[in-house]
Amino acid sequence: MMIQRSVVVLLIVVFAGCGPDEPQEHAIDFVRGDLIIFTGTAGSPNGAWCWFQDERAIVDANHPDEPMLMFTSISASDRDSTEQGDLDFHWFGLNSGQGGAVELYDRLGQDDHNAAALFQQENGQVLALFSRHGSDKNVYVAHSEAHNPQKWNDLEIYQDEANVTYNNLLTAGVGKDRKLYDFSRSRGWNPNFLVLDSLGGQWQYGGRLLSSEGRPYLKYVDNRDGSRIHVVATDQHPRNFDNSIYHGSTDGHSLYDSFGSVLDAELRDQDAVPPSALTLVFAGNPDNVAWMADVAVDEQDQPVIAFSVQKDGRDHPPKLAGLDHRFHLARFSGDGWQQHEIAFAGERLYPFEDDYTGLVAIDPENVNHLVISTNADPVTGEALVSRADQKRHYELFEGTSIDGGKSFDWKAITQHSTMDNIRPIIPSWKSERRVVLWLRGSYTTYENFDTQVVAIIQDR
Ligand SMILES: [Ca+2]
Ligand SMILES: [Ca+2]
Ligand SMILES: [Ca+2]
Repeated sequence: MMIQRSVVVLLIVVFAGCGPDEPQEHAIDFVRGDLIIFTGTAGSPNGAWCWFQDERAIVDANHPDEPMLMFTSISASDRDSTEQGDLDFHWFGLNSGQGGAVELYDRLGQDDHNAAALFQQENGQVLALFSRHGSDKNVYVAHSEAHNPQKWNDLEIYQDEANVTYNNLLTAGVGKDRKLYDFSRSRGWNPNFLVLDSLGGQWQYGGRLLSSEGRPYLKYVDNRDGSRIHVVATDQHPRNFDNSIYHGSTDGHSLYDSFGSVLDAELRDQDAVPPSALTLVFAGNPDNVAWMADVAVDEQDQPVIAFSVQKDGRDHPPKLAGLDHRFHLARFSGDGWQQHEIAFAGERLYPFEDDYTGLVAIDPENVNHLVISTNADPVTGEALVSRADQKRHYELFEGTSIDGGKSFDWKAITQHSTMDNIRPIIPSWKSERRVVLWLRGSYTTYENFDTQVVAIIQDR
């Protein structure tokens, strides 16, 4: 099904009408920086991603020509059936501005949950693993040629016992024991994992991470040497449960709490602990329903979690709540967890998904720097009404903390927009520059959206 045809296009750079020295924050559709638009082409008319598959965007810093940004997105179209739900892989040279896209899967399904997780192996090949939104048992595995995102091998398919969604690629283990893992939701609607035994080997079922009667949500991040995977979990879907946030870690064999105590010594069997056995980071209740947005590790390899908290859900059935979210940041010191409310997050993206916020990106190279998407003023909570169209839009703000994440100073990245700006990502890239990617346009549901994938490149 893979289409090898690739199109190299010169990416459109829209100058926002102001230099970095003279930001004009009152201008219509203000963007702090030069806006790069990756989509909007005939073969990739738009794009979106969900936030439970990572890494969604990576940088090949060892590319022989220049650092190469890569990500996937799902396209949507009301009219052109051939563009409904393609999985598009994009690349972009971070020095030249030259980029392009290939279709990794034609019409995989118009659902932003179908975006891929990416991992670059030491030999330069990029692995892309993806699944549909729990509608079948297939995990699709694609790999590129070394440092060549234009050339992809034929798809392989790993077939699970249960329907699969949300792939996450991470490493754990030391020395010869270090392996690549794919954590997904599969058996029992619970987090399970596959393991790739060696480079070029086959994916095999690895075990069950957690066990819950509901469907817990998880995000993962590996520590800097790739030996241990941090696991951040909720109890269930926030529509069904007043979620808390929990943390633990795994070396691929056992599950530990935040302090290193063993919770499940053997992950290969089907006996697993519930999310609530992990270390409590934030206690949910009917007035504080949590959902994680992003996770990272700080310079000491300690976990950092950004999450949203819904304040207005008590006694409200779905569609009637989610008008007041807050963003929180939690950090682990070694002695325990500290968490603080850091910004007003505004409203849900749309009714029924009352806990969909604009989300948060933690800079993986500096956890004191965040990008948030909100349709409320981050400090006052006042509705952000655009001067452009007198409507409320989600705008991006970047924040810097000088008190270890207790509070942030916010500065607009977008302002007075004529569209929404949501779901930022800051890919890992050890550089003097920072890439901020996001979705810009109209996001109606996870199956219907007309958002462009855009970015700015900043000096750190
Ligand atoms: Ca296409
Ligand atoms: Ca297509
Ligand atoms: Ca077990």
